[in-house]
Amino acid sequence: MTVGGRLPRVAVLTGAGISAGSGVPTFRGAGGLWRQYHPQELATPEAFARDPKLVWEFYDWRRQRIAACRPNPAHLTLVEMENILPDFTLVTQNVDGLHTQAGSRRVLLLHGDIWTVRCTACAFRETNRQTPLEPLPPLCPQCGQLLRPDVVWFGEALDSAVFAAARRAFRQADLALVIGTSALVYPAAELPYLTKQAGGQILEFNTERTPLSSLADAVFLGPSEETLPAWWAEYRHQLERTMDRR
Ligand code: BJW
Ligand code: ZN
Repeated sequence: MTVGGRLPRVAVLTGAGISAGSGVPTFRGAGGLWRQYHPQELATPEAFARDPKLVWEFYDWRRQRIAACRPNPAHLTLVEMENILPDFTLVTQNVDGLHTQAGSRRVLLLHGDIWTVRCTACAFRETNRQTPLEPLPPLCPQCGQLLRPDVVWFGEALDSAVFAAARRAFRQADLALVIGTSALVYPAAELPYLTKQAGGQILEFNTERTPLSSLADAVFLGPSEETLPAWWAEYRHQLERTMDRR
């Protein structure tokens, strides 16, 4: 349970499924559609260039949905893990801010933050929690050009320092937890493979099997707001027992 007498190094990758129990819509699968569009078709720089108002309507709608959502027991379990494990890294693909709202202190945001806006022309960037946004599309207070959500769209690069820190954590982890992600979107989806290659274990928490499931050491099928707290209660108990014996 412990690794050479120390607590395990744990790296966590979360996706939209961890927030599904809070009422945040996922991207793929049932209930993941917005109007007649696929969210993944709106999450591109090309869509924004073509129709910024449509893309902003999508983000404005999501901001309103997310503003009404609260962290669920899976988010809270990760806060407790961060407080107990000395080497713990939380990496999320989510832009909803629910990990921070739950109380997680260090969160590596791979795909940005829906509550930050930035200018398409100058260096302006700010936190903006206004719902609904007015006007739509919003304009830069410094230069008058279009603002955009500070998120990573398809074809855009992830922040290289953030991704390097995520890679390091997964390479060094004894245990990788992969929670509520379809494991289809790269480069995020490659992270658990780094743990496996380095001799660590993967535990997956999802309502369905994914392309990662066959590589995982265990798959906990079911809503992560139930399966993650249950797994952690048991795992924490075992850790306490092995530490007590020393
Ligand atoms: C539950 C549950 C419950 C439900 N409990 N579970 C290699 C191969 C092929 C393609 C590529 C490749 N490398 C790169 C690419 C291209 C592309 C890509 O990956 N495409 C694939 C789709 C094929 N990647 C990119 O373009 C990335 N950029 C890049 O590679 O840049 C290169 C570059 C370098 C240098 C210069 C320039 C460029 C960027 C990817 C950005 C993704 N952005 C989005 C939008 C973010 C903003 C926003 O939120 O609007 O990120 S798309 C969307 O997908 C969002 C998510 O973070 C991401 C992942 O989705 P996630 O979280 O997995 O959600 P779902 O809905 O897919 O799955 C939910 C899961 O939960 C399901 O499995 C359910 O079963 C489960 N579930 N209820 C537990 N209660
Ligand atoms: Zn500007």
